[in-house]
Amino acid sequence: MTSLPDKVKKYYIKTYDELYTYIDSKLRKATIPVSPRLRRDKTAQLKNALLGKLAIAYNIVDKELEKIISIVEEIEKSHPFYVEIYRMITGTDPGITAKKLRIARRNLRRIYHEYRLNIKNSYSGKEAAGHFKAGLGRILSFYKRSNQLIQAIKKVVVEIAKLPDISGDLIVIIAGMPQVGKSTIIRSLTNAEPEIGNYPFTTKNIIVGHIIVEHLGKITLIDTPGLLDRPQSMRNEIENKAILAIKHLADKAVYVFDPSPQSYYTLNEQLRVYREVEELVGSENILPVINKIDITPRQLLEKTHQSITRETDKKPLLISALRGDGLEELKNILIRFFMEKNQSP
Ligand SMILES: Nc1nc2c(ncn2[C@@H]2O[C@H](COP(=O)(O)OP(=O)(O)O)[C@@H](O)[C@H]2O)c(=O)[nH]1
Ligand SMILES: [Mg+2]
Repeated sequence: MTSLPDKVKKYYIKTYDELYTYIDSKLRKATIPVSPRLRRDKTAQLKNALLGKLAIAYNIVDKELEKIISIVEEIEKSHPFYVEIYRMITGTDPGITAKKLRIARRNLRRIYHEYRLNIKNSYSGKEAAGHFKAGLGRILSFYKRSNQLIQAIKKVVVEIAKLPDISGDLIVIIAGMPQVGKSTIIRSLTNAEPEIGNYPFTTKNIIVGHIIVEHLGKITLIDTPGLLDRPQSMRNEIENKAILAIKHLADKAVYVFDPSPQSYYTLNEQLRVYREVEELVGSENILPVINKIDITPRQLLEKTHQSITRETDKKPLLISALRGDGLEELKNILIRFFMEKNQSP
């Protein structure tokens, strides 16, 4: 199955100006064959040419609308994460947009047939030309009127196309302050080099790795650099939007603590961000992990373990992403989450 980012990459949505220019050039180049039957009748010839040109313009606008509708429908049935991005950018639901555009498309067809008839029934070439001009104007105005919405959809497509493949049966966010070892964990747990893209609305990187659960599906691990790695008070509005979108994405979160003496952050700072992530995904969905046990003195480790257990009401898992300790267990826990999710109706 192709992922949504891959699917939408194939689409290019035209702006109104681009569509206008495109139709204009097609109409200039168009040569409508004259049937031998009409050779003597100049008015019939002109009408025939005008009908042919109106059909060209109609078909271009109709195809463009059809393409946009299929993108919106694709987003509508995709993961709620994409739907959320859609809502944030367009201010409306993909379902509502698709319906609106389908109505517009039907009206477009009606208008087209109306003007076709007008041209056919014209008494003179001049009258026919008048109807053609009016009809062309009406057809173009369909796109023009929806231009704002269409441009917003275009923006959605651009944002989604920048994302790596975040589809998966279980989506796990790896959160924690900078330098605690998030990227190292993803690299150690997943075989391939992680995919990199941009978070929606931001230029921050999104790093994604997959754990394949044989015959059953895959677990997707998502790194959150620059987002879920500092207190909310330090984030701007756009970053908050990105996090809101991530909220729709995450089934579970692994929160990484660095207890080592080299850590850039105190335990209290790390706990503060832990609570924010916990609030985001729900306390039943967050797993505290203590990393870098290979360079943390035993006493400090024990003390940290106790504090985290007390503060989070959970038993943190001890790992060393660098040396490999505890990684097998972490993987098994993730697979268990995966199984639970697949079993629940
Ligand atoms: N000693 C030790 N170093 C680690 C471990 N995990 C990560 N590091 C190191 O910590 C630094 C930050 O790791 P990184 O994965 O980039 O952290 P991120 O900012 O949370 O993604 C790097 O130099 C890693 O090599 C570990 O388990 N033990
Ligand atoms: Mg990193």
